[in-house]
Amino acid sequence: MNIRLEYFRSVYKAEQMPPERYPEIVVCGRSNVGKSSLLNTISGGKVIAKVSSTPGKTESVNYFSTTGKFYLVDLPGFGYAQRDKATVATWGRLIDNYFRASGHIVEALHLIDSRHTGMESDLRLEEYFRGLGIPSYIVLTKSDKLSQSERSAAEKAIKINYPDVKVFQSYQFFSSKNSEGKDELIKEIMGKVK
Ligand SMILES: Nc1nc2c(ncn2[C@@H]2O[C@H](COP(=O)(O)OP(=O)(O)OP(=O)(O)O)[C@@H](O)[C@H]2O)c(=O)[nH]1
Ligand SMILES: [Mg+2]
Repeated sequence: MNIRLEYFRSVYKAEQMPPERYPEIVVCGRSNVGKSSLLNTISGGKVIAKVSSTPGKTESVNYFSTTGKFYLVDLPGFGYAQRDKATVATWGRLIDNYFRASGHIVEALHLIDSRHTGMESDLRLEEYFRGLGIPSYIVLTKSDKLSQSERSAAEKAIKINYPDVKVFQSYQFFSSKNSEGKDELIKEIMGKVK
């Protein structure tokens, strides 16, 4: 199963947000975590989102549209080099405005590198979402890089670092390399935009 995605629009100012009232699923996470790769994977390997070689450069909110009348939104990564200090504060006014003003976000896919599950900036992002009442779904990326014992360690660490995960969230291992978790993620997305 794939989700047919087409690049729709990049937004640099809040006024440029599309007026169409469709539900939005946002893809966010630290720089280099695999956001663009995930979008390419769920759209069936068609390169629709640019996989970056220079992380931390994009400052736009990128909308991808689907035939199913919802948007998938790719955000620039945070936590790269000196921008690590206050996550959302340094992530930029546009992103903060986007989260506050959209009114159509049905879920944030929060991508966390499965090898680095305790990053401070990720913990803060979850706090930010709780504050805004935005539901999040943690996706543990690059799972193809984990050994069996690292996988168990990642699961344990997520439960410790995100104790609310059972109540408020569910999480999923994902790999753009071998497509682990792809079907489950598409099912999750389709269930949210119905
Ligand atoms: N092994 C492996 N590598 C991956 C996976 N997903 C992404 N990568 C690699 O990680 C690097 C970053 O991937 P991107 O998809 O550009 O990450 P991003 O989160 O969009 O990065 P920014 O837009 O800069 O924040 C690339 O070299 C990808 O090939 C994965 O599931 N497995
Ligand atoms: Mg990207």
